[in-house]
Order: sequence, then C-alpha cells, then structure tokens
Amino acid sequence: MSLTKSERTIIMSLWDKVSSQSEAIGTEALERLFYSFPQTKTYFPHFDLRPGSAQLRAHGAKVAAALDKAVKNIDNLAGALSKLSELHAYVLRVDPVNFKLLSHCLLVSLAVHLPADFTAETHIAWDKFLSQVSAILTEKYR
Ligand code: HNI
Repeated sequence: MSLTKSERTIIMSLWDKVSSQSEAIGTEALERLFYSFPQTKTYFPHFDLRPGSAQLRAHGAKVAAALDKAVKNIDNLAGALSKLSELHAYVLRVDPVNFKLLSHCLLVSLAVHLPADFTAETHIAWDKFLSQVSAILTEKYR
C-alpha cells in the first residue's frame, strides 16, 4: 500500500516539527517499548535499559536518525534502509512481530509530544509510514 502525496506531505511536515526533539522521541519510544512489552528487552542484554540511561539515549538517537533518513528518502525507502534491513535480519535476528510494537510506541511518543498536530489523518499517515519502514526492515527474513 503506497503512500499518497498528501500522506507524504503530512509525514514530512510532522517530522519537521519534531526535528529538534527527535532524539528524545526515539528514546521515549524505546522506554515505552521496554516498559510495556518487556519481552523486547531480550534483544538488549548488553544494554543498561533503565529509563534515561546513556545507552538508551544513544540508541534512541540512532533510531531517530534512521527515521530521519527514511523521511528524507520517502520515495526510496528500500534503498535508504537496505543496510539496516540486513543488520536486523541477518545479524540481530529480530522477530518481525517486534516492529509492530516499536511502531506503536513511536506513534504514542509522537502523539504525546505534538498533541495538536497528531490528528486522525496524521495518525493514519504515520501508521502507514512506520508499517512500510518495518516491512523493509523485515523483508530480508523471507
Ligand atoms: Ni533496531 C540497532 C533502527 C527496530 C533491535 N536499530 C539499530 C540501529 C538502528 C536501528 C539505526 C543501529 C545500527 C548500527 O549501529 O549500524 N531498529 C531501527 C528502526 C527500527 C528498529 C528504525 C524500526 C522502526 N530494532 C528494532 C526492533 C528491535 C531492534 C523492533 C527489537 C526489539 N536494533 C535492535 C538491536 C540493535 C539495533 C538489538 C543493536 C543494538 C546495539 O547497539 O547493540
């Protein structure tokens, strides 16, 4: 299901507003992930997963940077994310089910930070976008 032109505009415009706090949003999404879905912590045995830890913040920044790259390459997501796709499939072997959980936590974090902008239309567009990012990060499993 490809993104419509107006969905692309919505995604880029929300991300633009988020840019100064994208690392905080990435970190918050991870904190929500580990708190709400503790089984996801099994992929990070080598991390200090306490809220606000230096490792969590550094990883939140990396996730945010990957999303930034995805938004900037919204017409070529597969190309922009291909290295990351190989990493998650072949090296990290993350079960694809976890991508839905992280996407959910990203949506919640975006909504909390930008309540006025997070309209129903924005919710739909971002849900589709994160589904596409997740599909690409998991496609190498097939
Ligand atoms: Ni993910 C590493 C982005 C979903 C577990 N992940 C990364 C890195 C980026 C990244 C960027 C750093 C790569 C590097 O160092 O070269 N991950 C993303 C994105 C999503 C995602 C954009 C989905 C939107 N990752 C997930 C999920 C899990 C996950 C759902 C498991 C629950 N990722 C990891 C693990 C690492 C990782 C584990 C390695 C961490 C480390 O530094 O050791």
